[in-house]
Amino acid sequence: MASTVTAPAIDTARHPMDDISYVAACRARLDAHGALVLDGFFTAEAVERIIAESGHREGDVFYAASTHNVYLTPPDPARPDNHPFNRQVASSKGLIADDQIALDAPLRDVYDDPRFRASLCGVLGIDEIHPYADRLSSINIHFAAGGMELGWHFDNSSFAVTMLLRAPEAGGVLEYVSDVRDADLGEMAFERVDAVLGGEEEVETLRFTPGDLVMFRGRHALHRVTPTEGSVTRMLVVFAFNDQPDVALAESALSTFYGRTS
Ligand SMILES: O=C(O)CCC(=O)C(=O)O
Ligand SMILES: [Fe+2]
Repeated sequence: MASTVTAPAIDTARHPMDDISYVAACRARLDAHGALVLDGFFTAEAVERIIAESGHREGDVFYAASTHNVYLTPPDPARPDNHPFNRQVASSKGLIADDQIALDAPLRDVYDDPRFRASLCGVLGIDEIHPYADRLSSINIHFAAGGMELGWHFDNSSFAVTMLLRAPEAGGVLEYVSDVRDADLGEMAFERVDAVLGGEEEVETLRFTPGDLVMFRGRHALHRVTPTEGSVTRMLVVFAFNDQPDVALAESALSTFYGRTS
């Protein structure tokens, strides 16, 4: 029987994710900074394989431009427009949803790889990791052509796992302010949100290049992606997981993100 042997996607010599002390050190870095970048986590060959499969698919991308508040919720008409709950920022991006990614795509091999999932559990300090129960959310590829950006926001999910596939010539940089709030305590952090939107707070830049694994606590950190500059489209993979089974995005969220619900 013919079989295709593909080289492992993860550089385990550089990132020994089965070494308990290495994983503990990663977890400590994530906890201390709210973000963790593992340089060269994916091999250059794996990144090339993924780009070869998805890089030409800009024609399949769903593009949406919108304005939203930093909490990604509808505005509150009882509050003034300039209240931090209602202040609007602009986002424009394109994406390919999970059901547009082939069953045998190299990206899915990574997503499904039990060792990859075990590494994430170790670094995040969770016991279980599950894909989304809907057909669109688990693996997404974001495309940001020139001028497209992601406005300041807090994520809904407790953690984000991403890998940049292609960096633009300039711009397309992740800026953040860590620990703006404890979302689990219901904190809204209105004063700090106002300060960041008003350009009155120092922001940090998270530097990463194609193949790096990026983990980020985006529910607590206010963050944005600056506009792509130049003619090279920024491409980034989002690996979305949950720490519980059977979690699906609500239909309204599916419509907003993907322009469809199935
Ligand atoms: O593109 C990135 O680097 C981050 C994306 C992000 O913040 C999001 O999808 O919520
Ligand atoms: Fe985000």
